[in-house]
Amino acid sequence: MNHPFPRYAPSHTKCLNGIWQFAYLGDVHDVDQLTPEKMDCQSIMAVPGVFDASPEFAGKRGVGLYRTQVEITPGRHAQLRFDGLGLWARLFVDGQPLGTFDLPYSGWRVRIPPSPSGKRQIDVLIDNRLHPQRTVLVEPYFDFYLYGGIYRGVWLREWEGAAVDQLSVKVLDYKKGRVAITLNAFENVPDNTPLHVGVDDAPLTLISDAVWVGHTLTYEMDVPDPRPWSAADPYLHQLTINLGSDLIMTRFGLRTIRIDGAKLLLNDEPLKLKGICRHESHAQFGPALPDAQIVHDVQLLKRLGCNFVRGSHYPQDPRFLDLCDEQGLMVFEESLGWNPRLKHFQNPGFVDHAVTQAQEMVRSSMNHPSVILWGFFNEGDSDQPASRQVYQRVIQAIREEDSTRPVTYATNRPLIDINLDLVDVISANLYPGWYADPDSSGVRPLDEIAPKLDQVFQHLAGKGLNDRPFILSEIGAGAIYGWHDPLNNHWSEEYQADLIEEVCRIFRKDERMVGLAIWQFCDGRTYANSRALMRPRSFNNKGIFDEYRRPKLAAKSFALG
Ligand code: ADA
Repeated sequence: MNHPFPRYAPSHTKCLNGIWQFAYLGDVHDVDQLTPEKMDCQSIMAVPGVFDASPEFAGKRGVGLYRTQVEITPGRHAQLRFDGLGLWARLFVDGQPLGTFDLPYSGWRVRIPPSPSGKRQIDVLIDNRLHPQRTVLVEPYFDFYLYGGIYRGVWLREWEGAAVDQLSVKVLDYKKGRVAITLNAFENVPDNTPLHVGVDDAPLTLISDAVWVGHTLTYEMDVPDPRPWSAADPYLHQLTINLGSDLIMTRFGLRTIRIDGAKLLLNDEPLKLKGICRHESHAQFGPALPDAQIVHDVQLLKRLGCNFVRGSHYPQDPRFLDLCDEQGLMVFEESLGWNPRLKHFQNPGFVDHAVTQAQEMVRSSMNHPSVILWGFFNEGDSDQPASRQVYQRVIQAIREEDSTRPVTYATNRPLIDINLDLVDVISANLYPGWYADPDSSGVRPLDEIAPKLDQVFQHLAGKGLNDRPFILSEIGAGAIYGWHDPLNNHWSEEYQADLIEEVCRIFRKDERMVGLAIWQFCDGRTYANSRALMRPRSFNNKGIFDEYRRPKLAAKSFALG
């Protein structure tokens, strides 16, 4: 597996993906009392991998113990980097608890204190039970299955002396190639520590005029031979930072994304975002996708003619974002919160976690030129007065981290939403032709689509909100793979194909929409309770591919122009 960016000196980095030891501990009463160091691990588990999608522990809810051994140079500092896991985790190294994690799908970086011993034992307890206090960001009513395990790659990095923990590049002038680089070191950097910076193949240059303020340094520079990034020409520059004996590399793209009235401009050119919503999901692997599957998905997205993906509904795998950077796919990335309700808005624990996850998402994806929009809270109860200050808080937190990208959230109630004035881009999830009033007989379901859009646009105009870009962030229909019907009725591949064709036809002509993200890329596992009565097979079947990426008829009628 390629190490996602940022990358470190290969001699100081280890990939910990592979086969780990595993024990399923079950529905333990008090996970906080568990001390796993001496426990037996008789099973095995792949990392990345989720235990509840594996044949041995399929569908189980409880605690799993993942274990591996690593070598760390004695006396050196080290950091473990998990690129995503869920739902709740606690890390132990040589029996010592080093941290607790409760932001499903986010990355997690944990410092490992130096030790005289070279061999270290890593134990990760993972709990996939939903608990009102311990897993505040997720709820049993989410329309996607909440798995337990290590979803993405795990890396170990070690260093001596000063080292850079995080590195961000902000584009100040995409044409001239002016950028501001911010470095965050783990600790205060001694005055005489040499700092070298290099872009692309140019030799590293000693920087003598930059000043550290605490752990942070910001430095402006001009990129030699600047070349802009766009979806059509996704050119990436590479930045190398050498601080003392530490080396860190990232990529960046020279581009701007901004709003001009109802237009969204990339490098000053109006955008038409043609896309689809994608869950990180596979029938066999749940959210822990192998590299081959991610590449496969990106190839399918390109073949569909997409230039846009909505990363529904959580911070994205950095491997996927690296590929989007390379392949010119623009991404709407969003933090968790699937239909947050009044009880969430009134729960300070939920709000704090939502803010923290949004901040983490921005910090971690900041350097990806493919990410053009920050989102949060899918289909929250944004008609509730109590929602407003929560939406304001998350938006402010995002903007404080990054003021260079527009902010949005997907609403499913644009006609009664009270927060739309807070965002730069309006995104609405609408399901005419699928979820409809059963008594609206006489109307052909597909004929509901155009009037529904008109109604929403008229409403937004009435509220003075038609002066900002609009994205149709979800629309779709369910189809069971292989189910054909001469009447083209609901659940057949034919009905879904007809609906997608109609939506694409409208989108190609309708100037009021700057973007479309069809719901959804592939079928994905969902409810394991009676809510599944709305979800045949316990899958959300609105994929234009099924859960193995076999195309339905809709994959052919998907034509965004
Ligand atoms: C919602 C939601 C999706 C999915 C979809 C559906 O709009 O945002 O996650 O649940 O509806 O299939 O009904």
